[in-house]
Order: sequence, then C-alpha cells, then structure tokens
Amino acid sequence: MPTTAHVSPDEIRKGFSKAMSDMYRDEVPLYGALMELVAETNTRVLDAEPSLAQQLQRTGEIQRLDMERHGAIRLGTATELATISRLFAVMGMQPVGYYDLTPAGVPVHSTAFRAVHEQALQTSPFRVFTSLLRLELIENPDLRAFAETALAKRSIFTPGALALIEQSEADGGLNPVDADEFIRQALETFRWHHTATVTGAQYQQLSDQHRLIADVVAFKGPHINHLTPRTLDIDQVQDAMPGKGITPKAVIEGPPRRNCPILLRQTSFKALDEPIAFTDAKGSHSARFGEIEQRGVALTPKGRALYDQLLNAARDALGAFPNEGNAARYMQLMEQHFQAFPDNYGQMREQGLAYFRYFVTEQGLAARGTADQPRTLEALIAAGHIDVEPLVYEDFLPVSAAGIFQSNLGDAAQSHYAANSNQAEFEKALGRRTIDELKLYGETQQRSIDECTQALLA
Ligand code: OOG
Ligand code: NI
Repeated sequence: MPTTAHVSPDEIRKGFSKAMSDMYRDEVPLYGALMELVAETNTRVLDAEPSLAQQLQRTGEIQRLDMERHGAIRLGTATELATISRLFAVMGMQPVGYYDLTPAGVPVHSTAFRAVHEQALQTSPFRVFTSLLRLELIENPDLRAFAETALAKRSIFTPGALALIEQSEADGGLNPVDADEFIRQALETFRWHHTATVTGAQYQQLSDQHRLIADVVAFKGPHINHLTPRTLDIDQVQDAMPGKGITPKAVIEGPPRRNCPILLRQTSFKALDEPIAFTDAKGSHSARFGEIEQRGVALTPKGRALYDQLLNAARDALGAFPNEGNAARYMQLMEQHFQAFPDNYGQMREQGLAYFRYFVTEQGLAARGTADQPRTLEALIAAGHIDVEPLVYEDFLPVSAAGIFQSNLGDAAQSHYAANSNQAEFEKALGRRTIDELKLYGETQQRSIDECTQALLA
C-alpha cells in the first residue's frame, strides 16, 4: 500500500517555531513590540552596512534572520526531560551542550535543543534552552518532598502529543496531516496557565526557597518563558527600548561591542506580574520576559578559552555582580580586557580563534583547471577563488544565561550553591548524551572546505 510521504523534521520545526511565535505574540503584546523594533533595526543596519549584508547573503543567514528565535523552558523531572527530548527529536532538534547554572545561584542545569546541520539550521534555526530543576538542592526536606509529589502528579504532554511521538518513532516520521496535528498538540506543553496547582501559601513557601522553584513546581506545565529574536545591532535596540516603554536590564551580557562580533550578546527585560488563581486564592506570578540577542562568530576551544579568561578577569576586577550601579564601570572593564582579543576575522582565523565557512567564488570556478590555478586552500583564498565567512555561533553562554535568569528572578533570588556540575546525572535524566557543540562547528567548517576542494581541485 502506498503511504503518504513523511514531512521533513526541519519543516515541522519551522511550522512549530511559527506557531509558538504566534501564540506568544497573542499572549505577550510586548513581544510583538520587540519584534517590530528588531525588524526595523535590522533593516537599517543592512542598509547602512553593505559588507555585512553581503556576508549574510553568502552564508544564507539573511534568509533565516526574520524567523530566527530561541525560547526557554524549565522542567521539573527526569521523565519530563527524557520525553521533551523525544518530542524535539520529531522536529529534528537534538540536545547540544551542557550548562551548569549552580555557580550563579540558579538551581538548574540545562541543554539547548536545536538542529545540528548547517542545511537544517538554514531551514529553521529555532532553539530551546531547556533547564532541569535540581530538586536535590532544596534544603528543606519537607518542601523537597512536597515539590516531588506535586511534580509526580502532573503530566505536561497531551495524550495526542505522546501518541504522535511514538508514531513518529515507529514509522520514522509523520505525514503532513499528522505533522500539523503534532504541532498543535506539542504547542500545548508550552502554553501559559492562569491557574496554579498549589495553594497561595504553598506557592509562597516554594518561592521563598527560590523563585525559580515556584515557577516550575506550582504550575501544570513548563510555559515558554521568553522568545528571543536575533538583531544585527543589540546596542541600537538596547538604546531604543525605553522609547518603546520597555526597560532593559542594566548590562548587555556577553562580549563588548566589536567590529567583528564573537559568540553571543544578549539583553532582556523583566515581564510584568501576571494574575494567577491559586487553588484557594488569587495572586500573581512573574515568569515571562523579553530578550534580544546578537550572534557572532563561533569560537574554537582556543578562542573560547581566551574569551572565558578575559570575561573572568573583567568580572574579577569589577568585584561584584554587574548591576545598575556598576554598569558603566563593567562596560569599561570589558572594553579594556577585550583589547586582547583580535577584532579582525583574518587574524582570528590565522590564530585559530574562530570557525569559518569557505565558499567558492565565480572567479574560482572560472579559473578551475587552468595551468596557473593555485593548489592550496590558503593560495586559493589569497587569489580570491575562495571566500571566507564567519561561522555563526548557534549556542548559549552559561555566564550570560545566569545573568538573564537573575535579572528576571530579581536580586532577592541570589542563592549560593556549592558548584557541583553534574553532566552525567543530567544525561541520565535525558536518556542520552548531549552533543559537543565544538564538534558540530568543526564538522560544518570541514564540510565547507571539502566542498571547495571538490569543486575546484577534484
Ligand atoms: C533561561 C535563561 C537562559 C539565554 O538566552 O541564555 C537563556 C531561563 O530563564 O529559563 O534563555
Ligand atoms: Ni534566552
């Protein structure tokens, strides 16, 4: 019997990302305002910087820019994490990287679900920063037991979503009708709930332990807490936010402003309190916020080590968590320390600090097979037969993520946990290993080199 062909997981992810964005825009009007601001800024930057426009054209990023966004959720149990991993797999998203947030006083560890191949990323770069609450860090045994019981009682996936995940696993994909239904069912897991599953007093107890614990334990599901568009100039957006009635956090996380952006810069604004019906009383909860980000070139292990070293040095010199009061000094320290990081793609490439993609040029094709055609990669680049473009960073940064968490949880939430990174425990809960992002960048870079040699020298 003929079967209807399966929809590609990349198309399902693209459809899901759009559905999620529409849902969030309906529920959080400020998100719509932010999207407009980012779109206006991006248009202006592309008009003003033809070389950037050309670079993004070359890498294909220009086509994905408008739909590019990431979200974040916080889960309560190992089973939830294992099942969300299967749900994301239906959309071609895999867990990349391990982030330990406990050194920053946030009792979670995390991964990012995303597509892993450059072609899949081109169809949809949608990512979800996914955290797992570490209940073992709740000190009060009664409260911990209460949280465990509350979480054990909830089911964050619809029966329809679970059935379609199983069907996709068994059949190796979903047909168009089932794929649409999957998107509808999967979306329910990320929806906001106006009712809590606990009493007002229980919520308060959880919140007193840590605001994040209340956010996870007191609700039916892991509401998406932000969706972040990608801007080409985060400083412009940061400056324009107050004019749109949006108050950003004091400092932009990540590296300082540069001519050649590296890794990731992010800023966020705190969401308003939203009314919540507890089982016995009315109250409010604040969880949903807005964030924007600017992405730069992915760094090699050597480049990343230099980044971490400079960031830590600047933070040590500041001697405190960046805040309103010390923001100007922090930015000055960052500028000063990052002088040591070459702000030039050519130098970054020569020194092995960043990853790049290589593209054959018209000139290269025209000269193919001629007697004086250069025969090495470097000579082909020098002759203009191959273009080199930065490979964009697709992941997150733990120190930045901690800053984003903190700014949205409020300063009162700063706790101290003995740093106890536990990737093995996280992967046990996940039911699989997380993927090393550096391996992915290395592979993409190598594929682009192979394509060039194949096209010019084979
Ligand atoms: C996630 C915060 C981290 C980012 O972009 O670094 C994050 C959360 O608050 O759940 O989204
Ligand atoms: Ni984020």
